[in-house]
Amino acid sequence: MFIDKVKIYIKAGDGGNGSVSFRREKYISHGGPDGGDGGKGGDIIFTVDEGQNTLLNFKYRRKFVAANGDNGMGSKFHGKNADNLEIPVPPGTVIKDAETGKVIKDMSDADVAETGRYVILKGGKGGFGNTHFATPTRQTPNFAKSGIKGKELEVELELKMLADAGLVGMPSAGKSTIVSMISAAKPKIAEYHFTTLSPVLGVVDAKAGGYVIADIPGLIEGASEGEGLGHQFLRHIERCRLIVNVVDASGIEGRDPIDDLKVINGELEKYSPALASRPRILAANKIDMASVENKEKLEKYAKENGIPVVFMCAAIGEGTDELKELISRELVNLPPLKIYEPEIELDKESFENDGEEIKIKNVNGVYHVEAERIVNVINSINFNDYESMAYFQKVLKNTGIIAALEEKGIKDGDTVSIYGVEFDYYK
Ligand SMILES: Nc1nc2c(ncn2[C@@H]2O[C@H](COP(=O)(O)OP(=O)(O)OP(=O)(O)O)[C@@H](O)[C@H]2O)c(=O)[nH]1
Ligand SMILES: [Mg+2]
Repeated sequence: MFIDKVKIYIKAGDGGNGSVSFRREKYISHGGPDGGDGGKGGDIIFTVDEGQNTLLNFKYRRKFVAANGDNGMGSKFHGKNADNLEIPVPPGTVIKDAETGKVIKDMSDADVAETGRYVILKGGKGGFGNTHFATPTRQTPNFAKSGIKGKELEVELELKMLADAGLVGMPSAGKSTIVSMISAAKPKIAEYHFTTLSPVLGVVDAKAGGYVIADIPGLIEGASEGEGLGHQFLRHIERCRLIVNVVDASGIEGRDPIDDLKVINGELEKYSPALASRPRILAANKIDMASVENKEKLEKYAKENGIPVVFMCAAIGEGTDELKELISRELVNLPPLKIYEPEIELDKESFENDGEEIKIKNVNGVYHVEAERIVNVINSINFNDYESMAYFQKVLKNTGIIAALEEKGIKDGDTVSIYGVEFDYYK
């Protein structure tokens, strides 16, 4: 089975929580804090596997969740960092945001070619253990930071094969016969329509330079509305630099070759005007059975449209070498394969899930505040220093903690307690 489009769910690992722990040893009555940090969560990383040519693996597995970091422990034990989760995809895979359909990453771009990987989501960092929060004025910090949650995302993987030239034409025009003659690929060839059911790539060796050619299933009128096998296989020639129109010049099936060309080009246009405007070559096949009239019509068509044409009898290899070399020469002057630019910048960093929350409890007139966002700041404040305190007050205001306290009905002179730091509130 050939699968070239799938939606999958990915999630980076959560960071482990920091630990709250105090040294307890024989003969040491008041040990200091010794809670270790949490470990980092695993990243989600896409890699390219040259050996794959379909997204079939994703039919059976659509959920990819990286492991979480371990929690920190006493005796300053750092929680274990989780392993990253690597997801191998075939060459030519484009990763899109499933919600918007926008390109996140083309796994064929220069960046991936260099590094061999793309980190799409980073695992959450581990939280600090209480060891980090000891200061001369706060020797028994009863709190630690929780790990940061890993981000999640739904992505769509789309396989767009990496071919320089793409063969398009009606069923039985002889596309697969051509590929079998000019490359080592051995696609199935038969007289019935829709012999080719999924795209085939062939590597071609030619004088002006080697290239990759794609043979795709035949198109018929209405392919863009789903007739026949539909037009979805055109995605595999979307990156192509050159389109080879393969046409049955014999008209043996009762069709006119010029009509065939018009139909195919119409379908290309409906699929993608950008693709339809790519440079072309005309391969007029089955010339052994073609009338002089048909040959002349095709010659005229090629001349009028400024398209190079090769008359051939692919079945016996007549004209196939000429076509092979012509494609190679044409490619020399054409721009490189299309690479899809990212359309959205992903925020890969994992977020502090509960960092948003401000919890306030009034216990016997003392306002106890819990707010992740302030923990790091508290640690850096010197409470004996005026400037440092002024800064702290500013932070309390800017982070919305003052507003939250006022909402809870705090009055001048009331006591506030934040992670072991106590002070009186004055407006
Ligand atoms: N007479 C004649 N028959 C040919 C020629 N080239 C190919 N054929 C025959 O045409 C039939 C179709 O060839 P294929 O190469 O399978 O055609 P295709 O375009 O790949 O067809 P689909 O995969 O169905 O789209 C086969 O029976 C071939 O042997 C030719 O030059 N002359
Ligand atoms: Mg075929």
